[in-house]
Amino acid sequence: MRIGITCYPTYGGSGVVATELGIELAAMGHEIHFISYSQPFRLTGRDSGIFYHEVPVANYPLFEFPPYDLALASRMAEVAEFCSLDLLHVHYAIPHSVSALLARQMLAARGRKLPFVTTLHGTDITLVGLDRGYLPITRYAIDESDGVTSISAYLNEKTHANFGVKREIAVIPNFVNCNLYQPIRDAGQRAKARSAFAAEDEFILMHLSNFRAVKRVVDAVQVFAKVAAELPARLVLVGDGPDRSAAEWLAHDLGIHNRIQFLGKQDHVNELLPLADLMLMPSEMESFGLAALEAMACRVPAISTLVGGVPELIEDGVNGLLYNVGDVDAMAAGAIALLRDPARHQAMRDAARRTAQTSFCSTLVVPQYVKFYEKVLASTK
Ligand code: GMT
Repeated sequence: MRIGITCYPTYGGSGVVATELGIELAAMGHEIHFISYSQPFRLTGRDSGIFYHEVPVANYPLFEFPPYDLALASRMAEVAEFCSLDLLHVHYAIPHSVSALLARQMLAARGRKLPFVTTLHGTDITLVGLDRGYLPITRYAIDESDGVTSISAYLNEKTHANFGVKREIAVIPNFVNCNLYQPIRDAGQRAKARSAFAAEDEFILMHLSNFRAVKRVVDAVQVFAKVAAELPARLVLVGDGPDRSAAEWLAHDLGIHNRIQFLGKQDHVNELLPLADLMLMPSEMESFGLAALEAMACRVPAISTLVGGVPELIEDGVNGLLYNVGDVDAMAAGAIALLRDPARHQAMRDAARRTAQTSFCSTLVVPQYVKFYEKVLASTK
């Protein structure tokens, strides 16, 4: 198949899923065309079967807000025509599904078909999409999509409840490449890599996000402060965003800044995650929690919040630990108890990796997208 993929190309889970999906599909022999305002950040090098089409957004003094969605629709239609795309797959409904709808209409007027699939990721439904300025048009584009998927059963249910959408939405969960994201088996090699962040007897706690308010990075620092008061430990924070400064201030105020490393945005998180003993994901909301899945594939269980679609990934006490949002005392107590019990910690580590392997490996999930595309194509023939 020749598939066009549109996503937010900068740091964020929906862009990661879209990019990894394109890479996996290309490896299966499909031809993938990314269409976005900049190259998706996980798309490095020149992979065979993958093409990137930039969307230039012309500015003009009249435009206080350059109309990206229109430029995107035009580019989608062009790429579809010039590269004979079979379908478009847009990630995050706002505004991508609306642009895809326009592109489909533009091509229909020229006697060509361009079905499109919309994948809902989270705040496009639970937050941004609820704004009255976006809700009616987002609902319309969801209804008009040739196929719709959501990344968790939770998000599926929210879409029906919040948007009054009646149509069928297929749940296709987030996935991880279990060969790329895996534990470092060689103990010597792992110890050497860990020594860049911690002494031999210190635990490494890690947090990975785009540091937006919803991720509650400050809670991660607070949890770590309580853990570090009881155990030798270091915190490694991967990513960057609006709340980084608040987290840095707190680390200084608590006098633990010399135990914390802020790494900023990193391209190869698969090399960092296996070095951790625990992942901290104290988010206000996660429709799935891709960062936790990536850690789990590396045999690192997560201390997370019991929100959204997280329980579809993490079974409390089995492959991770779940707490109420903001309950940093309980999260810290849970982390301390787990790290003090090596047998339980090892069992949880194994269970985390097993969950990733048995339910969320790209080899299991990507074929579900292929089947879905085939179904959409058959129904729009
Ligand atoms: O919805 C968002 O906040 C944006 C999106 C992103 O681009 O970071 O995150 C969502 O999509 C991820 C990938 O499918 C999920 O793993 C995240 O749980 C989800 N975030 C939220 O629901 C807050």
